[in-house]
Amino acid sequence: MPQLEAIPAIDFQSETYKDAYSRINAIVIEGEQEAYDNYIKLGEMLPEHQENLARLAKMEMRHQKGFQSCGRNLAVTPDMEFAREFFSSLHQNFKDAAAEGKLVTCLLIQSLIIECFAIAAYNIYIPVADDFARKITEGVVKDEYLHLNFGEEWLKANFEASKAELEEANRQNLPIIWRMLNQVADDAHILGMEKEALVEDFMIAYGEALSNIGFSTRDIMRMSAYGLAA
Ligand code: Y39
Ligand code: FE
Ligand code: FE
Ligand code: FE
Repeated sequence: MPQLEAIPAIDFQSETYKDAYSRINAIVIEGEQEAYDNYIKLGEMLPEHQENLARLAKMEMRHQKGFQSCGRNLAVTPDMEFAREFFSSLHQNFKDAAAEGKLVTCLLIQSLIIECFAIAAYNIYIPVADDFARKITEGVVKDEYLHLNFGEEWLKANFEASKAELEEANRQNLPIIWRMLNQVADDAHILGMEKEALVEDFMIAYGEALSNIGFSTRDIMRMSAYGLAA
């Protein structure tokens, strides 16, 4: 009677779980901090949207506080040094692009790639989270769709002028996401999140975003293939 096989319950207090959580929790805390900084920077680059972008930044700050409380609730100390290292390539690429005034690249990195990464991770985490973290994460993921939507709307309205830069930014940054995902796959597995599910959710969200912006199916296939083997 294989259908009666018990799904092993996750022991949120085991040392193995807490060790993996110390890195994944740090990643989301650091990610929310960088997302805050990125939306403040985007507000400087897009003065006509500054107020809205400041609102998005504020949400990221709230998300960070929520995830800090998830770590405290499990008595886990987040490994922030690991997390800063984890984000360093993407962080550097955003900073370089901002310094060169490459708004489209900045939007692709934060509002498309990072938001889709967050949406995939949070949706996959919700069913396997402890009760406290589940409630927090359910609230957070709703906001991440708003953040993704901001990037989609702006890029859609400026599609022809942005297309070439988007393709180049995709080529440079998508492989980094696959490397990041591989780096956390073992820890994610311990939390009950499978890499295949994360990849699938990311690709669905990212492909839909590219489609909403105006890319053809053929473009999306080509762009999605970058770095898959990284
Ligand atoms: O916009 C946002 O809030 C994004 C910063 C947050 C990114 C979170 C990245 C989550 C990756 C976790 C990987 C777990 C497998
Ligand atoms: Fe967030
Ligand atoms: Fe966000
Ligand atoms: Fe397993």
